Amino acid sequence: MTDLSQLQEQADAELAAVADEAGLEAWRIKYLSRKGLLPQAVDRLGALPREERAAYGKAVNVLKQSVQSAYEARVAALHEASLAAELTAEGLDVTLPGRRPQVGRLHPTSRILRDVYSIFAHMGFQIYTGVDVESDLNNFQLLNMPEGHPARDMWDTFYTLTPGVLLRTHTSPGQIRVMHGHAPEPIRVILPGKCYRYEQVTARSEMMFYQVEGLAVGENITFGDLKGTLVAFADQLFGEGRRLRFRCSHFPFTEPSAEVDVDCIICGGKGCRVCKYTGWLEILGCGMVHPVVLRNGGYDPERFSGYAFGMGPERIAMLRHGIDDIRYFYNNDVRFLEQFA
Ligand code: 2NM
Repeated sequence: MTDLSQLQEQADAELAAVADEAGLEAWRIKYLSRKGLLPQAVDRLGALPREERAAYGKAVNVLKQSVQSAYEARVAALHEASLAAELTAEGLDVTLPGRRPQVGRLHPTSRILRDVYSIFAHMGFQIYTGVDVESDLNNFQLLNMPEGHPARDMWDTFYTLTPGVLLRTHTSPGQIRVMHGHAPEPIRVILPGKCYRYEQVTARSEMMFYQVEGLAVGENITFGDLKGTLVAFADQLFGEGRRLRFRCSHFPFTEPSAEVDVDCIICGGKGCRVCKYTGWLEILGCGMVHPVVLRNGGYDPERFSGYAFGMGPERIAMLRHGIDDIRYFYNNDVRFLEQFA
């Protein structure tokens, strides 16, 4: 009997010392497996004198049950402990402050483009897009710049290996496409898109940039319509009461042509770094569509007239935000992009 109570003590003590599943399994093999200490204790029954058997049998049964249920309790306790440890390790602390998600925002170029679309859409202009890879015909010839014309030197052009195919240097070839698609119907369109020039990249020029051009063709369209439209545009884009200045200029596809300045939106005309102390900011170029271009687009210049204008949204954004280097726009530095909420 003392053997049995010793065995009980030993089994209980070792079971209590078990710390993990591996230890528990080793314990089970030692005590409960087929050749374990408990079955061995049961087997000793057969070797006892007859009169001792009943008492021993009873005691060994009690022991067996006790050890078995201690084992089961330990299994459950260990399982619970490991579950609890897992939950603490992976646990959510619901009192922690949340992580703020990174919210995207519109690129400053896109913001200007959307403003421009909205203003002209309310004046009845439709929005068209051309193609970036253009023909020499649309990009130059039909815009009044035949092959060999010196005006082509105003644009440093990316040519492709296919003769007559190039990256558009301005969005104007899209206007040719619009005219061909609509003549002789009157049109009012805005044409945004990327343009490409093979230029030295500096603070003032990139090889890829955007343009937005406008075009209106119809009967009796005058330079007065152009001026009124642009004044209304500037008032909405830069704020009510802007003053505009039209300076004579030259473009091969318009005649007459002008460049347009707005009174400085930073200093109001007093003179500052952004307007280079002139009080004026150049915002766009414009003119009456050249009769040759009208005819090339399918409109009879004896009956139709039109105006066109073009601007650079990056340039407008630079003026609006006082940005002094165009290279910030497309080098993908979030520290720049984050500033335009
Ligand atoms: C400008 C300035 C002046 C222009 C002209 C045309 C077309 F196709 F109708 F002839 N499209 N865009 C134009 C005229 C563009 O950008 C500074």
